[in-house]
Amino acid sequence: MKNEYLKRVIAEVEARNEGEKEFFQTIHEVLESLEPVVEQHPEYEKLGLIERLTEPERMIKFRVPWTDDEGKVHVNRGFRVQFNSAIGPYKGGLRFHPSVKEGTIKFLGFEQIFKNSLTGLPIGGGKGGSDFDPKGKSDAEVMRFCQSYMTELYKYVGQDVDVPAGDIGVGAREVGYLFGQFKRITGAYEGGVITGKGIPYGGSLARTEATGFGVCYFTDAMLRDNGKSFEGKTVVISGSGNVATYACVKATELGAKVVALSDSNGYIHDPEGIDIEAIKEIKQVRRARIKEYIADHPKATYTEGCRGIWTIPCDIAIPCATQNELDLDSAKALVANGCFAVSEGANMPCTNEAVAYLQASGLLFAPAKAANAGGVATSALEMSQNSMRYSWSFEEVDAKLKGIMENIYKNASSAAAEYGMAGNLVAGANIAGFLKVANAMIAQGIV
Ligand code: NDP
Ligand code: 2IT
Repeated sequence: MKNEYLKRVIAEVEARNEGEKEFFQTIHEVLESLEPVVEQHPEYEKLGLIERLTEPERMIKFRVPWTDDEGKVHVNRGFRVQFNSAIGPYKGGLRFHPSVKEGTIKFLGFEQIFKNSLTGLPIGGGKGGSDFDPKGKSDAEVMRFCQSYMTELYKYVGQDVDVPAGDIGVGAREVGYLFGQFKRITGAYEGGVITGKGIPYGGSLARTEATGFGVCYFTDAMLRDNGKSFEGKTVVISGSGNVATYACVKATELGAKVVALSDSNGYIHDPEGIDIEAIKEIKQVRRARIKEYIADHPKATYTEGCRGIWTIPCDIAIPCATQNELDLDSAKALVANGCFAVSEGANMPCTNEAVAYLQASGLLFAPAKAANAGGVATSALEMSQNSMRYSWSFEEVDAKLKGIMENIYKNASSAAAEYGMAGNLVAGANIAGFLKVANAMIAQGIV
């Protein structure tokens, strides 16, 4: 990178946010790709635009005490970053996972600004979560945790202020408990305060499927633009949660054979094609481990450890578990085995080195901010339906989602071409997402 202004901002971000590696990773990725835009707009420096963009508007941290079934008290940490509200209320999920730290939430919140902008819908960037681990907890323990978390968070959220949703470890069960507590404390039925709600109380049809379906709609648009398709292709997907499950369903519907899935312990390889109903039963109903799949599927194998999944030969790889799960070695294995496309379903699943290698090797690469935007886009559609006090059919929401994903592909791909980087969807998505936010920030003055 040559731009002195961007180099200075990166150095300042690193000095100010000591040790937050994941946050630096996304800052580097985004700011490097914005260089051609910043070069054309020297006025950004006087406006402090990039300094303002990289500093959250607000970072909320709080104690979350809760009591387990034996009566013992535990203390977790709660976070909510309200990163940027230039184009709409803060919007983004909540992650409950023991690895969550302030820097994790900041990396996710920063990415969310650009992703939300790409959807074309009026949503700003936010993210939250806790280092609480829902694994192995009873429903009653999860409920008490969620109630304690919301007892603090309710002060900062609202349908026109900040709208949380799910992410890792936060699904329909947790959203239900969070919403119930918000309603109880405020005494008002404010449906649009959180998305991913159950269908009987204001949820949107197709929100559950939206991120996974959206990744496949985006990938399909990218493949078709390059004279390819899912038809007859072998696909490897990591994870077995919300995003992975519905990416598997849609890729299969589009004619591909998905041969592998994983969880945080290991991966399954089923050369016959994954039986997704069995996965839903194991992971969603029983909340058990993916290893159990092999008991009823004699052709399938289970391997301990998750990274080995990228050594399975495939045409298309879709990482849908977590950040930095696909590193340079994994990227080399994919290329060596003839993989031609990688689409990010998770947030920042590929390391920056892996992305550089995949792009240099000529693979089609769909970055997370664009490819997984279908979840938050459908959350915004849920907010619209809540405001209208009305609901659309599954087919209506799904059709809107597909249109949004195709538009994101077109916008990212034309922004890349316009700035002399045709085919580079990482740069295209960052630039297209950034321009809308930057113009809104400039129009609103120094705030
Ligand atoms: P879930 O909690 O439903 O599933 C997460 C999956 O990833 C599980 O299979 C989990 O394994 C695995 N996993 C989690 N952490 C790790 C880890 N540290 N190492 C290896 N595997 C891990 O979450 P989602 O499916 O909702 O989210 C997956 C990814 O997609 C995340 O990056 C999230 O930010 C992103 N995303 C989610 C959206 C949504 O709408 N839900 C929207 C856009 C992006 P195990 O079962 O063992 O815990
Ligand atoms: O990373 C993401 O975009 C999400 N977890 C979904 C956020 C949302 O508000 O639906």
